Amino acid sequence: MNECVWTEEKLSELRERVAPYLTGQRLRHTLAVEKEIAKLGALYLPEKTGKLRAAALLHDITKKLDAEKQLQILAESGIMPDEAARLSPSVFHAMTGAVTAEKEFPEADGEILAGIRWHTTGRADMTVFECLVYLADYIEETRTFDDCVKLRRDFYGRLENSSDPADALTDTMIESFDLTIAGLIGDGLPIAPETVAARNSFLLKKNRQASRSATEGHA
Ligand code: DGI
Ligand code: FE
Ligand code: FE
Repeated sequence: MNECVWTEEKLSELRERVAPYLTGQRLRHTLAVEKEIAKLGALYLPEKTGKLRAAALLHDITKKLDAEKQLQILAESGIMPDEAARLSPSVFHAMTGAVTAEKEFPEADGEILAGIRWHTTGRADMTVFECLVYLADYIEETRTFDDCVKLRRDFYGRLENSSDPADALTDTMIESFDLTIAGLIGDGLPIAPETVAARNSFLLKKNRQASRSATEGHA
């Protein structure tokens, strides 16, 4: 299949097609994620802003389904969450979202599907594309939850103060996992292993970046 070119016309059409999958409030959030990711994309992946916006429009398409329906969709795709994964039902919609997008939106390619799949927990070795879907979802302007407001402020502050936008992104991803994990602990909820793997992976990346700059500094 030819790769879809995400023109404004294609994005408008997608916006209309995703609307029935979303509640009013979720549609408002989804449009705000699209707006946020257009900003982030211009900074980090300018050649993919259209595709990022498509991923934003699709990222929560199964959010309104109950846990039972989510599990049914997963079972139909041969995915059986184990007992531990069943304790984190808020994570199901990222899995079912990717499965549903693949079936019902054939123009969504592998990169979009991965953006949807990892938008809630993150994972080890995230691509920049995946990071932008994850981060836009967290900091979009309609979010009023304290952690989201703090992450938004800290991210844009780092962008202003840091010489390298990649460092601002790494630090912000780490902070996001710190906030999410602390919140889950506060609520007595389990932490998905992918979330822990994501945090560890970004800490490793930061450490490598730091030792590289230290070596360069001594050269
Ligand atoms: O779908 P959204 O509300 O836009 O945002 P999201 O996809 O980031 O989902 C947020 C929910 O997912 C929130 O209830 C916290 C939950 N969540 C995120 N990471 C984890 C998690 N829940 C568990 N149990 N474990 C995680 O690691
Ligand atoms: Fe979500
Ligand atoms: Fe979302």
